Amino acid sequence: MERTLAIIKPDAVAARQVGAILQRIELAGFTLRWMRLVKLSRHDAEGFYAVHRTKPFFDSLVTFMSSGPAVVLVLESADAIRKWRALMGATDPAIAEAGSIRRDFGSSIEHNATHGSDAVDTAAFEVDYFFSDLEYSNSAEG
Ligand code: FUP
Repeated sequence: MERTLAIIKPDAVAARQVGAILQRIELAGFTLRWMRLVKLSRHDAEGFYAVHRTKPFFDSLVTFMSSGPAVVLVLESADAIRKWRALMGATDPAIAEAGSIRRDFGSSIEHNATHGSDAVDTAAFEVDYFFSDLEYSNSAEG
């Protein structure tokens, strides 16, 4: 079993698409290990996307990700990282696969509805970023 960090981004929360996206996650067979509605500060968003800090879109991305509540999830399944990224589709909704979450719920490359870790090491960093030891001890795993 593998775990990945998923985020339902502020655009999708504002558009009341959380339920529809969670339904796709559950129908795809993921086990929910952790879930929380969070309003990221700019500092939180900058730390989360630190690998992109030199990119031209960084400031806009941080502003967007801290603009309203987001749902942060830890998903578990076999091959969870690759499987969640396939369900999300390409970064840009305009070219994301038909039937993918970003195609159906995203509206631009920035406002693309969901996030997913892209590798084992980034998944470990990203889960740890939101998921403290105290929360772990109180998680569904008990
Ligand atoms: P992904 O792994 O699919 O989330 O894509 P990236 O790591 O390349 O990008 C991370 C986030 O930066 C995207 F979800 C949206 C944002 N981004 C932009 O806003 N503009 C771009 O040109 C590329 C990415």
